[in-house]
Amino acid sequence: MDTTSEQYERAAEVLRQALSLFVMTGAGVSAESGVPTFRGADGLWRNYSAADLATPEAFSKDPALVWAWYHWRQGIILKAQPNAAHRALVALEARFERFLLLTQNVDNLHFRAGSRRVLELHGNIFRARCCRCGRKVPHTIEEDAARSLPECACGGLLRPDVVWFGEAIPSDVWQESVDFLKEAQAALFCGTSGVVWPAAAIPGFVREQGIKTIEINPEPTPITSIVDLSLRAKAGKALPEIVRRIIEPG
Ligand code: BV8
Ligand code: ZN
Repeated sequence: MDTTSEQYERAAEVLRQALSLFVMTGAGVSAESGVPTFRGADGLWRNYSAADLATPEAFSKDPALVWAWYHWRQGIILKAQPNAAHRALVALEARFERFLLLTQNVDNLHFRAGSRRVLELHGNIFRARCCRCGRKVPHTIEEDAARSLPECACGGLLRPDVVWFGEAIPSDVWQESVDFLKEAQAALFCGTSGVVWPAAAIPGFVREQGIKTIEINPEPTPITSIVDLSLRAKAGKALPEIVRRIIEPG
């Protein structure tokens, strides 16, 4: 069932009433930019298994294969543009004194769209980290990148600065998100399948805080039964519809 205008109005009303807004995004908000999601039909995991690539074990076994996968993804993302969903979130951020966008995405598209109050729970694909000295550096595939492995100035091997399965998420990002949620008045979950932990624990935690919750996803997810309002719609359609009703009411 497509989302009705009445549902967009209900969502807009929740956001009008809120003085502070928490937004959590997943790969679905970048889908309309042409960046493949993880678990969708054309998903990244379809052709590769997460276990084969997005883990420390995979990297120590075959760093060149893992770097080839991340460089391939960088190539796709560099050709992509932020879409209407990213832009609507920028407009939404400007409407709230208290606003936090926690993204599970590593594609940098929220920043490219102009979002500023963004926390990256799983890191950023355009940053690398030294396995030896821990230094973090911007890292984008050089067109002529040989298959040699990216190296740090100290000679150490660089790895993608993303959170792999089995790795702890950045505790400062988690703590700042939990602190923000303690006084958030509305929460919007957009474009996530809600299956990756600990991000998947956030909707339930938010619900317990008595915060008004909205989901935007063309498919039902484990979040659907938790939220107050679940819009069965694409982010590139739903977010601009909601934002338009907030900015040009009536
Ligand atoms: C940890 C970075 C412990 C790398 C990523 C068994 C049970 C429960 C948990 C576990 C378990 N076994 C292992 C675990 C833990 C594991 C986990 O949760 N596994 C899951 C898969 C079962 N989690 C971890 O390992 C985490 N770490 O637990 O550490 C620890 C603690 C202390 C000390 C040491 C260790 C780390 C998890 C982070 C993994 N890294 N990414 C990279 O990108 O390469 S996860 C990866 O999935 C991405 O970050 C992605 O963002 C994230 C979540 O996926 P989604 O964003 O939701 O994307 P997905 O494709 O799934 O869904 C897209 C959605 O969009 C769909 O619903 C679709 O319908 C919708 N959509 C499509 N089009 C649109 C749309 N929506 C709107 N508009 C559209 N147009
Ligand atoms: Zn180093």
